[in-house]
Amino acid sequence: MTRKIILDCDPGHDDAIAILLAHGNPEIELAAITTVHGNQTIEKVTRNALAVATVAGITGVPIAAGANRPLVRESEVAESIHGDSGMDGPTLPDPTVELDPRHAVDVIIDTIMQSEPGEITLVPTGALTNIALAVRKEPAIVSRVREVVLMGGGYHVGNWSSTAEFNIVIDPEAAHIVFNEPWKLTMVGLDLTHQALATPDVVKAISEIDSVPAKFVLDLLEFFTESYRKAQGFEFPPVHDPCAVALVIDPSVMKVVRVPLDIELTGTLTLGMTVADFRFPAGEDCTTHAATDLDHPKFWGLVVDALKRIP
Ligand code: PIR
Ligand code: CA
Repeated sequence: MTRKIILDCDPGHDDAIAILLAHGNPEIELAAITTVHGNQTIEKVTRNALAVATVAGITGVPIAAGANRPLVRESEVAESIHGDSGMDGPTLPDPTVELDPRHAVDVIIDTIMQSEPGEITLVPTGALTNIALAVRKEPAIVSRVREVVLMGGGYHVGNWSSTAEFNIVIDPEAAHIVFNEPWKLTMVGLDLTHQALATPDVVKAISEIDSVPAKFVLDLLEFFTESYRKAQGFEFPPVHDPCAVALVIDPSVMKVVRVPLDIELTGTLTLGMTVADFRFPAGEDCTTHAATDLDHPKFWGLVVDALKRIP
């Protein structure tokens, strides 16, 4: 059964790979790609989304630009990891696909409201600004989406502060809105994505695919490996965002537990922390979940398979 997703992203090296996984995998249908400020400015990440769509030959999928800054806080970008363009490394083609003139928030709402109940899965891989705005503008989307599977947060480690992950901490108020709505939400956080390392065997498997999109991914990974080495001391980079797409494709690719989650908005050391309450078995009424353990070979198998299918 194919699953329809809206990928709300801020490309971003790993966002780009998430787009390619969603496009290449036969069980996923991209209903829309929407962009949000984050890894770089909205102008840059939107341009990058169009460039990825051009490389992959994605046509007929609305691509729309969204929020240019967080709800409350000042803008922050992740230039130390993603570079000046937001997707440094590969040569970016001039986009041949066009931007949808609508705002991303309206594309999200229209797509969900014009689909059957339970048909659309939301997959945010950037700050949650667009999703929070969509919920406030059209609250009916909450009961209408199938589920939210997002990359962000983490219950035992941060990356932008000691306790907080980038996508959450750059717009914690938006994250607070999204995590507190009563939809099924799964946090594919750093606990999980730090297991999704692009190890040499992975790079080798991708290098054996003779296509422009595979070469594009290799160039992305080369830059991402270097910047993760320099900025965070990782030997191999964690490729976060495709993990959320992979969970939609195949739930057996990772272990997920039900656990109450909330977003810290007033901490000094813990602003933007995704606080998990592991004290008791979660009650039936708990709608939040956290991913814990990744099947590394299975995950990368999905990515490699998707790349092989994109000419
Ligand atoms: C990755 C990101 C931001 C900062 C760092 N250090 C690394 C981006 C990725 O695109 C991913 O969605 C998420 N934010 C991981 O924190
Ligand atoms: Ca991202």
